[in-house]
Amino acid sequence: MSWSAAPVESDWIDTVSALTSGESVLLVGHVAPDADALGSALAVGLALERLGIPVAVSFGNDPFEVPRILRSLPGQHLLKAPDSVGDPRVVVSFDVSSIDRLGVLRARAEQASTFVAIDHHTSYTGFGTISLVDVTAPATAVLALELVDRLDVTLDVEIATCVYSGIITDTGSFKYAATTPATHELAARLLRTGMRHDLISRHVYDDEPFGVVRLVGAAVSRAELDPDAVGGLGLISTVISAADRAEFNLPIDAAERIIDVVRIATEAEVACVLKEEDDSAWRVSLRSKGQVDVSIVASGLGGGGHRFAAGFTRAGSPASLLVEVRAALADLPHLPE
Ligand SMILES: [Mn+2]
Repeated sequence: MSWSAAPVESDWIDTVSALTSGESVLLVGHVAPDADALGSALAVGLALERLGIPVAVSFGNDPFEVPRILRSLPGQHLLKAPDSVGDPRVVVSFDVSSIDRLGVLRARAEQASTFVAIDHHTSYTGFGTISLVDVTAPATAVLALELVDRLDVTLDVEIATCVYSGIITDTGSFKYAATTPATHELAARLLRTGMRHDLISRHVYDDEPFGVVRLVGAAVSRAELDPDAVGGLGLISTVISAADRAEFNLPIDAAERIIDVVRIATEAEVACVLKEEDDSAWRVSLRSKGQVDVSIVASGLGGGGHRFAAGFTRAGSPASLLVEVRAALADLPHLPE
């Protein structure tokens, strides 16, 4: 099942009135937030702060630790650990496609009087009292900026930095198919605030400890190509274990960029990276170049995501998980170019 309804005007109006009603507000990104989830929440958080509205920003990980590359986002002072967010009456989730992605904050969101889901995943499952979900948006940050505008807050460098970080993360710096003329126009508007896009790119992409270079090298050196997979379109896959990361003393987030290196192989339409978490579950990431919808595979295996970037987390051995992934990929219809 995939979400296709567009946001309706009355839901935007109801969201703005809930946020400005004087109730306490909690803004939440998904667990293990990326720049789209946290950048969106911080952008709206800063906007509400400008309006004098009490607001906290959080995500449902326990222990609560902001991923390293997101520590340079403006608005860090708004961040609160899940156990200190109180009992907010208004909760807004950003980039959260299924309710379990709220982690330990799920119960708090469900007991709020207004629970708004702002998202762009086709795998969005339909939770919340209000859904502002646009599956054509290249990033949740685009919807976050619309909310900032509707709150009548002037776009400034700090808010622009948060929004831009989300957009470049989810569009692969404007490379992916969901990027439109409107996306570039929006980026131009953000750049006009004077925000430093060069520094943001450096923080998001080019600011890793040396161990990450070695980790990527290890994963790349054992990549395997199966040209017959995906109905003959080809699959490249590799595995990174918790022991590999331990050698360089790196958290699982450090393995995120491996897939961007292995996916360059011309011979493979789909790239798959299996990353072992600290508790020995496997986080499996899938990328398609555009001829197959890998979110179908991810959803079928208990995860979700976008058509060309999706994933799931499962227990098992990497070999058996790869067998399941191959079987699911073999059944995918090929999309028109
Ligand atoms: Mn996103």
